[in-house]
Amino acid sequence: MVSHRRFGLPRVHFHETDSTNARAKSLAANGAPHGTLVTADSQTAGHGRQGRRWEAPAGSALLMSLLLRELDERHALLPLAAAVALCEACEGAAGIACAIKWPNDVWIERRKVAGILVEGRPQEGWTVLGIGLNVATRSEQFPPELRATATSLALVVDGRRVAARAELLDGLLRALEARVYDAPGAVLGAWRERDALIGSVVHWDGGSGTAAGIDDAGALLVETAAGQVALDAGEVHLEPPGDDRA
Ligand code: BT5
Repeated sequence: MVSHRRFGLPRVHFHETDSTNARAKSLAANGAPHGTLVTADSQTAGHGRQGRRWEAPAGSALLMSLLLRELDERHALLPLAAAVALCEACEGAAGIACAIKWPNDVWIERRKVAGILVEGRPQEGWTVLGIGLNVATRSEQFPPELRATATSLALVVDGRRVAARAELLDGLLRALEARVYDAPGAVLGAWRERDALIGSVVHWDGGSGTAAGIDDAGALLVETAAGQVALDAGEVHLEPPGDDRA
């Protein structure tokens, strides 16, 4: 029997497509089942939030979108649960500690190794979880403007073998199956253990302050001169981090 929680079937793989999220959304609108997975070797229009681009040289990254139905209240913490699962999969495969930059960028050695894009229509009962993970990317393959802020698993393993994309994908799907349905307290606890920003000075278009963890809804708590504020991931974009760790 195929469990409701089993992710990755059916699977559609593209050598090249515009965006795996776009493909998964279209499959969702046409009735594809819960757990459907779209993967690609390369994307011509891979994107992040607010129209930002996601850059991944062909064959160097894990590019995937997973269709989830009937998440209900799990929807709110999905970006955080996905970040935790990504960390666990990378830590298991590469033996390297990962951190999470609020709300859901995965960092290794304070550089971004993976990004998460959740899109969908919760009111229609579906959500697409998009993940881009830099696996074998070499420094010179990143666009110049990303070389100081991006990394890949191959760049951090120090000569050790990096798991193949298929192996990483399998570990990631299993980690997601566990974390997407995990108790909120467990997801929040695992997220907080990997909080990359806590104690750092953060800047956003409405101000700046010192990051002080997340609340139980996943909002970033920041101590400012005027008191504590809670920033909502859907509304606030942090400016790129500097070296101003408090
Ligand atoms: C994200 O957006 O980090 C979510 C990225 C999700 C990409 C996946 S790939 C599969 C699926 N299909 C899609 O079309 N998308 C998803 P955001 O937080 O908005 O960050 C975007 C920013 O990350 C860019 O503006 C760059 O600064 C940076 N960036 C772009 N490509 C990168 C890379 N390969 N590694 C590290 N940083 C990158």
